[in-house]
Amino acid sequence: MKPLAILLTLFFLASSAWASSMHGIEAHDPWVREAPPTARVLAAYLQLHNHGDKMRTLVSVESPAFKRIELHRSEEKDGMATMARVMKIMIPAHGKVSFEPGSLHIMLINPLAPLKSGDKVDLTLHFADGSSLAVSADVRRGAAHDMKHHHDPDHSMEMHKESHGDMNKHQHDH
Ligand SMILES: [Cu+2]
Repeated sequence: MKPLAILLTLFFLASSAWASSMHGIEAHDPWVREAPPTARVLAAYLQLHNHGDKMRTLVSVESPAFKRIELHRSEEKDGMATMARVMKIMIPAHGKVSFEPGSLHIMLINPLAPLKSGDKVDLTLHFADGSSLAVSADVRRGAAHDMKHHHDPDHSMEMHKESHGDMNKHQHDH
């Protein structure tokens, strides 16, 4: 191969690696709330950012550390805190969804071994398009951290905002 061809190949490989990381789903601050060693259920939280041009749909999560995992949403009904199973969660193109205490969470059911602060939990997120994302979540205490965040609890409901409206009006002259 000529040097130029090699260079072009390298450039292609580098740019496609860049593309796959920049146009995919990114997980921020994955963590699991520490629970008493006897707890049969734990909750995991994280933020999912979709850097791609297509909506992505989270359909399931699995982990070698738990028998079963479900997606849940906490809500208050008539003053009672309840939670409901959610079968899929849409992450809009260039949007994000937050899993956080009091709202969406990943419900980790039946741990195979007790977990404590400082431990790591491997989670694999599966999307409707067949892709998946491996995430390593830190086990830590929740309370103090929860207080620091004042997210809008309904943030994840803003999923279906349209933003393609007037693309033509904003042409650039380069
Ligand atoms: Cu739950």
